[in-house]
Amino acid sequence: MPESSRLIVVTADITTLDVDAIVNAANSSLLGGGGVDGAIHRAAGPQLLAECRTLDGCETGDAKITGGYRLRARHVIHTVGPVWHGGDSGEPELLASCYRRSLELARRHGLKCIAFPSISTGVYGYPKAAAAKIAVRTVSDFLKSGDRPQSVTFCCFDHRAAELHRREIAVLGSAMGESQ
Ligand code: AR6
Repeated sequence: MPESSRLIVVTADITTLDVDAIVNAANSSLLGGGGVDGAIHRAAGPQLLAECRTLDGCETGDAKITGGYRLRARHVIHTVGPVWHGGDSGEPELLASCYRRSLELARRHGLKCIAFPSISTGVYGYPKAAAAKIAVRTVSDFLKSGDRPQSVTFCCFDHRAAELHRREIAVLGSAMGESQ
């Protein structure tokens, strides 16, 4: 199966998704915040924060896994995206690392379906088109190395972000078609 057919784009609130894991765009304390982080903690309930307190935080570009508690998702994978400082401070590598480390955790736990928000593109200010390109390419590259996870959902909060991800997937799909 070509990797691009394992990629799904939806416009939704990520807390509503019925998947094995949703990814949280957290901060290094892992103790909650605004944006998607706040929404996930509100929907999961206080037990999520209690488990996060035991994790001793998380480095930028790394990821840690917890239960999903009151969410429909069975797990939450917390990752810490880079703050955008103009692009010359390692932001692209750190953003790619967030996707890779999250996928490694999902694979290690045998998870079949996982959903990402658009990491770093809110409060952390990463330009949305550049972030979508890194997200799609990094996930697609990772999926080539194994059959878990089977599918990866890019859960966008608005139609414009969804369109950016669909466009990147189309670019990848046509590049693969040309090389066959
Ligand atoms: N479902 C899906 N996507 C969402 C949702 C949701 N419920 N809510 C927001 N988004 P942000 P960051 C989108 O700011 O930039 C927090 O305070 C949003 O439109 O949540 O990585 C953390 O604690 C945007 O495209 O995360 C950190 O301190 C994307 O999610 C900091 O913000 C990410 O926006 C992390 O900043």
